Amino acid sequence: MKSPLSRVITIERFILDQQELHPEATGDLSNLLYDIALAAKIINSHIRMAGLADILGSAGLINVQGEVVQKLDAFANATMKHALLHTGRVCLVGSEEDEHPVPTPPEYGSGKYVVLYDPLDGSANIDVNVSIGTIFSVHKRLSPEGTPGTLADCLQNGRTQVAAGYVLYGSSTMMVYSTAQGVHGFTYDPNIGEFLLSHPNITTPRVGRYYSVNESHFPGWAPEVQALVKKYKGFDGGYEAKNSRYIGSLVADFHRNLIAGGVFCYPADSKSPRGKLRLLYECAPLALICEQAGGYASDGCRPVLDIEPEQLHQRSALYIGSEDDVRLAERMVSGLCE
Ligand code: FDP
Repeated sequence: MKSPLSRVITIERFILDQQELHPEATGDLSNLLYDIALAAKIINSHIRMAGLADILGSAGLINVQGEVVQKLDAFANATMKHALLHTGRVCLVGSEEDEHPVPTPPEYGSGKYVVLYDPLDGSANIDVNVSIGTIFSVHKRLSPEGTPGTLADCLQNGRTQVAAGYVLYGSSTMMVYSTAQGVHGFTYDPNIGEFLLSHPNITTPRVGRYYSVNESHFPGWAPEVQALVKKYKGFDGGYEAKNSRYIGSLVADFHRNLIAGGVFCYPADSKSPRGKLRLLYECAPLALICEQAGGYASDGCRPVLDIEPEQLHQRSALYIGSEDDVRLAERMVSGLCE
């Protein structure tokens, strides 16, 4: 009789199998992905306790984006840093919660990768038991190995990402990642403490069922954006009406649309003229996942993956998901491009 284990593929085994397709690989990237999976397990266990333990609420700090940092954000940020900076595999990390890149302490050696991450995305949802996520992006450094990492190592175009992914802390916990060899999803089994392959080779429908946007910003949008959202609702005919779904946690909204088909929009508006979401921690990693799954991501003017970043905490407009729906957005709002 076959053991049930013969059908179970852990994230470790899957990463290793993918590494074997690259005889030149040193194993550093594989180990770095395990490091992130480990951090995700630790963050997950704290999130699952959050309703029980008295760790919710504001830590009283304001992050570089001017938002209140809650305790779980701070915990997730510290966990990611510890998991990544003490291994010799990265030279520095950039976090949405830290103003500047954080270098590896000299005693751990300056490795060849840079990791940029949003430790806990959707933080407004933490206190109300709604899905949140961690997003990460991995680049090879540009500066010579063995020297300290630089800001330029972080400011790389999205197409040069060697890996990107997210962890969704939802009704179950999932890690989804791509090393530009398709998109693969793993569901966490808390009984054995492992991420197990549950969604191999994710592909997203070409036309989506859903549109996801915060419509309370409608008055602050340009007329072109207002017309686009009306089109998604099917108001002006010639386009099948979509269902509206908006959680307000980017990872959760993105994940649902990736699997079921849909478009997520966070346009520029009068309050956030460059958009709200962060290019390096949110838009670029999800754009890589989306393109690898057959979808598309744009800032309304160009593919997100082609944007040359100028600042660590740069913001961008975002239209992401099913390709036909994002192309429609580009056609309708490109008149706003400089
Ligand atoms: P949050 O501010 O709660 O951290 O990037 C931040 C983000 O959430 C995304 O996860 C989410 O999609 C978006 O902002 C929600 O913004 P609105 O409240 O303006 O809709």
